[in-house]
Amino acid sequence: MASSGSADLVIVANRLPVDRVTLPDGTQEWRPSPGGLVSALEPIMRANDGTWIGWPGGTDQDHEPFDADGMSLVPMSMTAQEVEYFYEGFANATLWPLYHDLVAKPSFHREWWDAYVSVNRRFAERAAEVASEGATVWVHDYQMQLVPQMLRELRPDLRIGFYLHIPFPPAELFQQLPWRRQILEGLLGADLVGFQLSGGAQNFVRLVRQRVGHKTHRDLVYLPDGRSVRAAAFPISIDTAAYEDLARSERVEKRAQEIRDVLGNPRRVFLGVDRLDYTKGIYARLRAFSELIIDGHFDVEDAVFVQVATPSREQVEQYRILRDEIDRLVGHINGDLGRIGRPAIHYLHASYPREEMAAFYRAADIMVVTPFRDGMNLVAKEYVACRYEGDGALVLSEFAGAADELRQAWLINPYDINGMKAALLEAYRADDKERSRRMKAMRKTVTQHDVAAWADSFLSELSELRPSHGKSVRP
Ligand code: ADQ
Repeated sequence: MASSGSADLVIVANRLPVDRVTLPDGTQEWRPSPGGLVSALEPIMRANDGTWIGWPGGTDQDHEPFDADGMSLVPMSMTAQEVEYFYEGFANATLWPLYHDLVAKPSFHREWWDAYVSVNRRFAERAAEVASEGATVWVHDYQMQLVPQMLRELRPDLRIGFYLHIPFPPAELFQQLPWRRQILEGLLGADLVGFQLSGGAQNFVRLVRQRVGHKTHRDLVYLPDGRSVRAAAFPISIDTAAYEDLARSERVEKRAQEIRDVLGNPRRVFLGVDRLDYTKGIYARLRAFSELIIDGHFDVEDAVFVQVATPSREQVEQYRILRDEIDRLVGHINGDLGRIGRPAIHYLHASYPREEMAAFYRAADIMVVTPFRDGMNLVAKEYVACRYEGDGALVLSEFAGAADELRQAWLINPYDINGMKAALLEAYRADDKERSRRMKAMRKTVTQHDVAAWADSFLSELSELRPSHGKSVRP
């Protein structure tokens, strides 16, 4: 067993919650990258002397660990070849499409796999160094699926949890992966494996039974060494109160009005907010909207579509192709349907601070979320959190995890363009009473299940699974 460090709670994730940014004068500094996960985990990290292990982006070598906001951060370096093989390759061109219903074709390359194994090993070794005797280690997401087993071999005293943020595919698709057994065994190093939905947990247990041959009963897997592993659903959420407070602030309210003014105060503003990713169904939704104009249901004076797309994974070929396709489609639609000062679609390829996002949510009458497959989709929940007056409409894909909870949205099948058009039109025409009935019900769900409740339920479940082992994490 490796000698232990001093952290009672260790987070292992591909990315650190800070980015390394280069300033105009050439110097570099760390800047917080505010994400849902950080805000969920920050209070627990502080209360437990927590340490976060992750990659800060880039290919700089050897940053020293440092403290930020009461957390201790351990930056892991990556070589240019690892970024290409591990991150852009195996994580984002093999696992990402495979786990999202093959929306794009996954590529299988043996050298990418080798890089995945060696990066996972380095992260596991680092976690083994920093974790105290009996500590809790919480490993996150598809980039790190081998870490639980590697870590358990180094440190059998640890309590290990794993959470997958994206869908876990059905056996029929997962089977394709040449390294399917290694991934399953990697995950089985954890005591608790968490998924967004119970379907993912069931897929996992079934695959373990079929492919690894372990005994299973309901959500439990029994290993030959006497250990058991539980697989269960923990649907992730957002910091609902923080979004609502932001939405209520005068600055955001003012900014939302400004946005509507600049758009020419149309009757209805439609909004899409996504990472520019082929799983998100951006192309189909813009087409559906434009066809409603062509069919004469409304005019560019009545309705406009604002599509905000964060640049994402720009080195991966399929993302470049997507970007070109969306550029072309928007040009085409605006060229055909727009008028002077009145484009049908306002397309923003940029990332914005949270406050600006809240202003977009406040300015939008109809939020359009149409992924072909999505683990959860936090954008849908953020929109609901910002509609504190109980107005606004959500059009949501059945294939987003969020659809399990937000049943009162206008649910659509993103492959069915006519169905999507019908739902967009219904949301456009719905009266205040109908919209408010649906929104109020959804707000109740998002208020009751926020991200703090998500983290608490995962960690308390994990501590109950191994009561005799290790120290408890303080909520
Ligand atoms: P993502 O695929 O990134 O997350 P999502 O859950 O929608 O998808 O989260 C995106 C986040 O980025 C949201 O918080 C959103 O506000 C923010 N964002 C999007 N566009 C932005 C922009 N232009 N500027 C600033 N911020 C922007 C993965 C899984 C999801 C799962 C989450 C969390 O794919 O299914 O819900 O992890 O587990």
